[in-house]
Amino acid sequence: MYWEEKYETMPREELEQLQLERLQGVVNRAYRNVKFYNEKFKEVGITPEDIKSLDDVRKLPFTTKDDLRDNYPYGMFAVPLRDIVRIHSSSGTTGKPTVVGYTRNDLDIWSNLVARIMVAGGVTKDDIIQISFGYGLFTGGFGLHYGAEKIGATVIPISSGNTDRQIMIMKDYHTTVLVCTPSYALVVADRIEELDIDPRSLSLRTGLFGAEPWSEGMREEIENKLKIKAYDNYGLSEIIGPGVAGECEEKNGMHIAEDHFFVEIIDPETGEPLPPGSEGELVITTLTKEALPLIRYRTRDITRLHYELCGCGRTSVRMEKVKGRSDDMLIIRGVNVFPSQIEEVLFSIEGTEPHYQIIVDRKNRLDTLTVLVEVSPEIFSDEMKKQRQIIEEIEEKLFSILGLRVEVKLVEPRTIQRFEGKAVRVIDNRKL
Ligand code: DLL
Repeated sequence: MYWEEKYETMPREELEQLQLERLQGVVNRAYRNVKFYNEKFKEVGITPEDIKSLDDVRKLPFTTKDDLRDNYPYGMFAVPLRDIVRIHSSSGTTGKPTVVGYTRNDLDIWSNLVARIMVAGGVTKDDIIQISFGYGLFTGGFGLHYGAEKIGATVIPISSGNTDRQIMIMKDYHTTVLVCTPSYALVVADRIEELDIDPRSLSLRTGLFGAEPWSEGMREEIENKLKIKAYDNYGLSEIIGPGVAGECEEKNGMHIAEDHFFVEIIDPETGEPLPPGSEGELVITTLTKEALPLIRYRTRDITRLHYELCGCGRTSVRMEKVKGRSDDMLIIRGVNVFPSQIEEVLFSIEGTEPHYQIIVDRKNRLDTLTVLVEVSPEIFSDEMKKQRQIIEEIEEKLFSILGLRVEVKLVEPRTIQRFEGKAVRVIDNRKL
């Protein structure tokens, strides 16, 4: 099932031709209407006429989150404010947030792209969709909302928080699809268990989860606990919000809406494009955005692209689950560590709960990595020997994967903070 079959299954040659036409268009608009790009292009000696093939994209300069911050709030907009009909923003951990704008046409494209990922995950107009992403400046709530309405499903715009109310509504309103972050899906799953509700007594059958990295182990856990199928979807406010990419029922990577986004993988250190199939940083050029066109935007997200045809018939490239961010990568005594690697190990261990926190410290000039892991009540009240065994098992596995000695501490069930939105997994106490 497709939402926009023509574009989702377009032969690659035709797709690339469409991309080139759109690329030329967006470069032109950025050059003429955005002072920042006009100056940047001149600096590197490029005019829109120099873009004759898709490969020529490499001649163009990158755009970063800092560029958006430096032009806060509206400096990167390519249309006058009177043509902007919606504003969203993304809260950064440091500095000013980035502000993004949409024209009416942008909003229309956005809801169609979200509709695509919903349909790809098997969602239909007969579904009752509970949207537990925050509604507000964050793009999650409104983004998924309008996509769900577009396909004609029944939308419950409950927003985030108040887990017991979420579960009551899920039960009483016969919710069939849950939309939130994967970490919040686990919070809901745990609470359902605590309340002694049989998940099979609910109508829930599918979950569309995104906005933060999650592992295959976490998918399994959510699917088993909630008795649903869980699909990953990816997006970022700067590019449009959710709807950039999403999994189909084959669950082998997220299909990128390449008719609207041109993607590259680069080496995050050197900025050089890497050959197909390499792991690196995802760089995205928006091909159709009117309000905020972005040229070669550095997402900082680390992934890999797969160009082989997918069993579902879509011809677009698929991106692997995001491994982490090039700026979230921890460097511990010179070793690169992604929180997702630690998560994978924890999910493979019997008796641990899917809640953990990574604490980085510096003691006597040496970095230390401590992982706090919740264990099941049985294990926690079990004899020390059993606990010791689990600790050793995790430490050994982490050592074999990271090549680094990590200290593991088991903590009581329900002692690690829960999050309604994106989970904060890492606490870095080093004053670098
Ligand atoms: O998180 C947009 C979104 C909302 C996507 C709802 C999916 C669902 P931002 O708040 O701007 O936008 O954060 C974007 O979140 O660069 C990634 O690092 C991370 N991210 C988003 N989706 C995924 C995912 C929204 N499926 C940043 N897997 C991105 C891993 C994700 N990381």
